[in-house]
Amino acid sequence: MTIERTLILVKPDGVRRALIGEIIRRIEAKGYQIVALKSMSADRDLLAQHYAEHQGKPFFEPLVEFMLSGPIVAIVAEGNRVIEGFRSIAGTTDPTVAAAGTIRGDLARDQGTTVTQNLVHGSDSPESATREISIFFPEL
Ligand code: D4T
Repeated sequence: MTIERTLILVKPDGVRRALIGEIIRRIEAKGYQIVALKSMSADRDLLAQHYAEHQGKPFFEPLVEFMLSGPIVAIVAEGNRVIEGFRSIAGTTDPTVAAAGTIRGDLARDQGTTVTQNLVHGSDSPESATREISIFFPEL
């Protein structure tokens, strides 16, 4: 058994489009447990930590601006292989080609913006999950 935790974010586009419930429904329907959840407004400092690997890339500034454009929902989900499993139900980064049946494939598309608006974030490795959970939920 590999019980893991992952950090999931409903990004500002997901909140604006009233998709919080639909996204949580899919996480729960897959069988994962929600162990922490909060609605919040990110700040620049928090996002610089979270997206440290993207600093210096052309989409970094637009990405930060987008993530500051409205409230987000931060979620910790738990289950066997949840890191891989959530990325599978989220779909690939580019929503135009994300598979049907995934969150991004079913619910998102290219909006013609510099930054990809793809509704959700999910940690991509156990190391990222630990790091990201401590950024968004220092109390855990
Ligand atoms: P996140 O991190 O949000 O779960 O998304 P991914 O894991 O699928 O994608 P990522 O970390 O490579 O990118 C983070 C964030 O930046 C946006 N982005 C990414 C973008 O606007 N243009 C790009 O070329 C890339 C690679 C989308 C997600």
